[in-house]
Amino acid sequence: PDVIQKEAENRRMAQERKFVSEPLVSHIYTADPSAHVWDDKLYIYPSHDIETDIPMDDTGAHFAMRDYHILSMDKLGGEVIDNGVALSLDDVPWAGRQMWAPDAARKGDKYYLYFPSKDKQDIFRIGVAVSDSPTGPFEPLEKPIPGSYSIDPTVFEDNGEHYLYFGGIWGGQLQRWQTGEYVAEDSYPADDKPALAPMVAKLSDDMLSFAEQPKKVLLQYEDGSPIPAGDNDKRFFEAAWLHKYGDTYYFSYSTGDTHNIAYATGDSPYGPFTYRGILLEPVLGWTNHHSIAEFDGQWYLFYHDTQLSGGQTHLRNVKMMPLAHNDDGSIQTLSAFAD
Ligand code: FUB
Repeated sequence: PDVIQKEAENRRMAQERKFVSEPLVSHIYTADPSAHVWDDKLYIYPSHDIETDIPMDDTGAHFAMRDYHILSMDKLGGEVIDNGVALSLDDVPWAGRQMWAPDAARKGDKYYLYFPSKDKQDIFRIGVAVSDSPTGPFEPLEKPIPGSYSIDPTVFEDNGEHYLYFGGIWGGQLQRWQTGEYVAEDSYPADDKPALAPMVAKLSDDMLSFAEQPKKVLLQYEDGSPIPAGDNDKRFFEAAWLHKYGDTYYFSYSTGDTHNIAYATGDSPYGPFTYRGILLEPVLGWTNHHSIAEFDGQWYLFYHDTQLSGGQTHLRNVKMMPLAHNDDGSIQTLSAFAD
């Protein structure tokens, strides 16, 4: 599979390349960092990567994570605190395996952790867990969010409303939901047809369910035509993130098998979003997954690579580096490598 070929290349690159940033923590493996600033403090909600004997494949079976640890930082350059286990697979009644990339939201005095996991039938669903503290522990609901599926939830707040974006192809199973129902076989649109779209739904007032049917997020070229499935350098794969700069909404995402973080801009949280370029070039590893947040007057990109494990794709470490918006609204392309 694609992942095995890339793994050999990663291990070679790990010896040869230099990095612009160092891992934020090195006592555990962390990935998929979703960053938020609440009450002037930085919180990072990452996946917690672990060693496994499960062989690598293109569905990501080797990403066998079992819990979440939340990282926090009082000030830039300050100590990065690991706040311990915030939620464990064993405590989620509906979940079977693979706790993948999470995100969190705050409303009133409560914090909500959104997380994907395969249910007991091996179908990815999105769960929610609630806490009085941004660092947990989080109490999971008995069941996943009704009508939820696939992976990589991210929550974006705009004018007091919260929107949940989700979806990821290949191991993330988005391709199995094209009819609106789960179909156990993978099927993909033809190369010249619109690519599989990430999904968005407004959350209910209590943050625990969808307030509407999830809708497709349209990613388009500048001429308004949809990005087709065959444009692997630009089409959506996984790792959605939303941020707002000025009046513009930025939808950024991983292109998966072409390993970039791309971004697209629009005038509404629902899109459509017009492709603008690459904001992070491929990192060391197969996956590329990020978030963007402003902390103490500076925008940052949070991302991961596999520096700590010497290039092992399922053993990643989170990092951060400054990010800049240009006057024309574009974002300067970043590289994780210093050479
Ligand atoms: O961490 C497991 C999966 O790898 C995430 O859900 C994807 O976005 C990719 O980073």
